[in-house]
Amino acid sequence: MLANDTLLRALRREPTPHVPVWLMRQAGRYLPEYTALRARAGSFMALATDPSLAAEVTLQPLARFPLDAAILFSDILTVPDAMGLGLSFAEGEGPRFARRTDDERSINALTVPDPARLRYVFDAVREIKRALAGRVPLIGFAGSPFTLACYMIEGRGSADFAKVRRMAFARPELLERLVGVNADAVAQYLQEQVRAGADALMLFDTWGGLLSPSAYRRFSLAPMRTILARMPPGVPTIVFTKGAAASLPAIVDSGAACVGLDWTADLSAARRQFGERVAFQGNLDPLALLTDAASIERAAVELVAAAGPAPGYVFNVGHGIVPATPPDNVAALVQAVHAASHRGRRPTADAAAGEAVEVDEGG
Ligand code: 1CP
Repeated sequence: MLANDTLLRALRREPTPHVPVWLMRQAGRYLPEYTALRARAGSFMALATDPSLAAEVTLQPLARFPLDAAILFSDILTVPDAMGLGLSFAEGEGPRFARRTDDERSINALTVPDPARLRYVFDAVREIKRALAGRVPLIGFAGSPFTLACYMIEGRGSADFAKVRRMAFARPELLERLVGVNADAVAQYLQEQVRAGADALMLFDTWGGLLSPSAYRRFSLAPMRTILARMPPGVPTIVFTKGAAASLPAIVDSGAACVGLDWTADLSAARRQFGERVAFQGNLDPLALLTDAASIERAAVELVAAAGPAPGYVFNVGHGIVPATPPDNVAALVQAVHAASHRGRRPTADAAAGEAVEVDEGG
């Protein structure tokens, strides 16, 4: 069905002719054509709520780079917006909610949104699938229940999300109720994305790493497991918690097919320890893309070698591409990953890489 299904194969830990690569925030502000279209649309939400504009933005990076996947252009905060919180993005600022859910009354009033309120997202998925015409798979996504709760409680972004972390101690049952409603909302939202044509799904848990390991299991991992258990079989899932390498054994057991790692995690060790149970995705420091082609190539070769030749690896950055990234550097990265992984798949090189991994293990 798909001309290039390397991503789906890698997520299922099947062999692939090269390491598939896609990049978190591959569509966005580092691309001048994105900035131009956003200016024409007037705001981020105007782009995201217009299915044909959302499709155009989704395809922008694919027109430039031979990426192995597309990711729906949208945002994680569409779900709390549909719950009635009133989302806006001021130019040059982060997201804002008109209403917060930070007390008993507001949290008890929350309900799973009517899917009709998110129809623009499912229409965008259908439009993107038509435009992709089977070239590469489309990744649908949502925020984790806990990461959504962070923005819902604070009403905006924060350096430390102090209110949320206090609530985890002072009102644990209230925070649990909030992430529980979010889990139901996200599960329904992702099921609808699959119905509209999404080929794989990713949960973005940007802030789960702010929690202690036990609080992480209760308030972030548990509701993600609830969601993952409800996903249709056959649609591979990726779970990404930034800053939670300490909880890796628990994340491996989440029910996701693939675990995304940020750049502070040890990809090689993760693959050795858990590579037979899940696929891994990551984990280049996105700031490597603010250097030069030679440094980027070196970093890509090193990471592909660290992942080793076994199936089940997806190349990505360890967090989103930053707006100052020169697009030519992204081109250099994608090319370097494909070239390095072709080299790594020649039988002799495979054997050498296999030995190198064993040597590492002893050390
Ligand atoms: O044009 C603009 O000013 C908006 C910038 C922007 C973009 C391009 C925002 C606002 N969201 C997005 C798109 C987006 N967001 C995608 C699209 C697909 C892709 O190309 O990857 C995805 C997957 C997201 C997910 C998202 N939004 C996350 C999780 C991933 C991550 O980067 O950690 C989070 C935390 C958000 C919230 C959000 N939306 C936008 C901003 C600037 C933020 C971060 C706010 C903060 O600083 O806390």
